[in-house]
Formats: sequence, C-alpha cells, structure tokens
Amino acid sequence: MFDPIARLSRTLSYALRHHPEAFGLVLDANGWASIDDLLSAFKQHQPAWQSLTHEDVKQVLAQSTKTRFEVRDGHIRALYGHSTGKKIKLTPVEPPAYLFHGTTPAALKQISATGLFPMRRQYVHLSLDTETARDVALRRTSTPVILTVLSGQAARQGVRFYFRIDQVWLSDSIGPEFLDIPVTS
Ligand code: HQG
Repeated sequence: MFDPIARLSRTLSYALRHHPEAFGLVLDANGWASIDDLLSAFKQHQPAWQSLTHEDVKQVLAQSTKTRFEVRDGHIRALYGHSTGKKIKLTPVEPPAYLFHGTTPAALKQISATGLFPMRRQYVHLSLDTETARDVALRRTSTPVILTVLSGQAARQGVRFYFRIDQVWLSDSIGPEFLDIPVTS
C-alpha cells in the first residue's frame, strides 16, 4: 500500500544521509539542514508534496520504530547511516566493554582477515545488544552472524567510538584483533 509517510522517511534518508546535493542542500559539518530549505527542495522535487509542512516531518519521526533523525531549532539531521562524502563530525566517547555487529556468512572470511570497514558508509555501524545486531543482519541474510566487538580494549588502543542513539554506535575501522568472530561450519 502507498504510504506517504514511509516515502517521506526514505526521501529524508536519501537527502540527509546520501545525496543532499540532489536537492540543492548543503549539510553543515554536523550533518544539519534547515527544515525550511529541505521542504522547499522536496516541493520542487515531488509535485504531490506541495503542501508538505514541518508537521509531516514530525509525523515521520513519531511513526518510525527507529530514531533515524534528530530535529532541533528548525533543523534536521540523520543520526547515522551517512554514505561517502564529507564525513560528519562526531565526538568520540568511551564505549561499553563490548558492542556487537550483525553481518552475513558471506562477509565473514573477509572480515576475519581485515576487520570491519565502513564500506559504503562513513562509519562502521555497531549495536549495543545482540538482538539489534541480529535485526541489522536480517536485512541481508536469513542466517545472521553476530560478531562481538571488544570495544573497550579497542578504545584503549586508539580506535574511536561514537554514540548516536539508543542501540546505535558508530566507529572507525576495527581491526580483526578486536573482533570475537563465531566459528561457523
Ligand atoms: C559488511 C540500517 C566484507 C558489514 C541498519 C555489513 C544499521 C564487510 C556491510 C545501519 C567488511 C555494510 C547500518 C569487510 C564490513 N569485508 N564486508 N572488511 N566490513 N562489512 O548497510 O551495519 O534501517 O553499510 O558487515 O539497521 O549493515 O537504514 O552497514 O554487512 O543501523 O536506519 O558490509 O543501516 O539502518 O553494510 O547497517 P551497511 P550495516 P536503517
């Protein structure tokens, strides 16, 4: 069924995580865009959105099961998920002793050899608990593999970690020495 709020959410992700330039937007160093600018750009992009308001954006945030965006003082930003481009500025914080990463059996060999890389995103995405990591992996595979990240140890050796929201942590690349990888047959 066509769901205008889901569509708006996907377009917000596209604009704020991946291609702000497609809407003539420039994000600031911390990833913020003015909601007025964003709404004007969306109205030009999509004839059905002529009457789009701040209230519709609020609806996206209210109806989502995940906290993907943050709104403050007439501005909005994506909290995570940014792809390549100018790296969003984040402040490192001390992580918990362990974090988790859900992935696919197919990626395991490479991850065991080289560690976790951001791949097409700006940061590696990590989860605070195994259930969330499993959900992340289920987007790609019916047989998730959950890696334990020795985040406390990695941080002591200079790897940076960033808290975003609820279950979502980010980091720079993580070497295989900081990963506890389950043995699969
Ligand atoms: C894998 C969604 C081979 C990594 C989710 C993952 C999350 C490697 C994939 C958020 C590798 C990257 C992010 C290496 C990492 N060799 N494969 N060295 N290092 N990988 O989508 O963590 O719903 O960029 O295991 O819920 O899956 O959009 O990251 O499988 O929070 O809000 O490369 O996106 O949130 O995939 O997901 P992604 P992710 P939203």
